[in-house]
Amino acid sequence: MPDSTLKGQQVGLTDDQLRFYKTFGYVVLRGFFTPEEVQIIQREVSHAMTVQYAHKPFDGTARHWTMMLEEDTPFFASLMEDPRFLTIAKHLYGQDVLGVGTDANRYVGNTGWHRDTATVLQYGVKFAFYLDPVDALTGALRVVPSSHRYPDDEEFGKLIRGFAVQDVPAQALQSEPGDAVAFDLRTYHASFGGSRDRRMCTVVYYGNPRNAEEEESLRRQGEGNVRGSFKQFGCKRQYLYPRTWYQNPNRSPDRQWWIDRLKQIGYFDWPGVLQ
Ligand SMILES: O=C(O)CCC(=O)C(=O)O
Repeated sequence: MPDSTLKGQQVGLTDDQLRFYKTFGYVVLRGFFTPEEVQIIQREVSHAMTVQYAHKPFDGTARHWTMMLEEDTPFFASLMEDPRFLTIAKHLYGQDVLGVGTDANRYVGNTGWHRDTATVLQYGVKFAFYLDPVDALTGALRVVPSSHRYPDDEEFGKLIRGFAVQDVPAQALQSEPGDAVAFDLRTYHASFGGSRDRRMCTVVYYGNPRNAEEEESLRRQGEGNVRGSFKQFGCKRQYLYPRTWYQNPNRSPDRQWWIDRLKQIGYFDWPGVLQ
């Protein structure tokens, strides 16, 4: 698989950041995007949301979500291959890490405690970036430090959801537009006090499964991703990956590796994953 190391440019995590992430399951990356890029991000999110929800304009009562891999949002469509993200993802989960998506959200109110994987056998990193300033009481991401190291435990999941979001001992990751926060998909996370229109975007990578059990967990995640995305939120596009992305027109070796491996695992086989 390709090596995305940039020559002569400092990208990736410092050793201290890497150690912090491995120990606590998250890291905050200040000034990740330039102010010009923040403007492009705002424009592309606004465009995509308008197109995807023309039939159901946002009114602050329900979250809107859209995948961002189409050609009409070229900056987002390039983000998984952007060395700033990809180098960190490779640093954290190995050179064979798999790029799986980039999306945009308009959140409404609090988000309850959850992990982003059904099982600890399926892992990876989510980079989240908010388009408005957020802090502990205005919708910043909250994480339970080191919970990416907790085993699968249904009882713990039920217990933590039994508390009000703000009553769980946690770290709130205050952020400004241009910052990004990276967290292990197994880390328990939530948010409290956010506005009725909290714009947040993500770029996600999965670790390449190391054995048959992990492969099966990732394969099943394909179905979970369909269920928890366009089916749930009702955007116009009724699939996750557009043909234009899957055909890899620019012959990106990284993207081709992701597609070939995910295809081999059966991730694309669920109805609605591919256009
Ligand atoms: O920002 C939020 O309210 C929560 C974000 C979240 O849960 C996620 O990205 O998985």
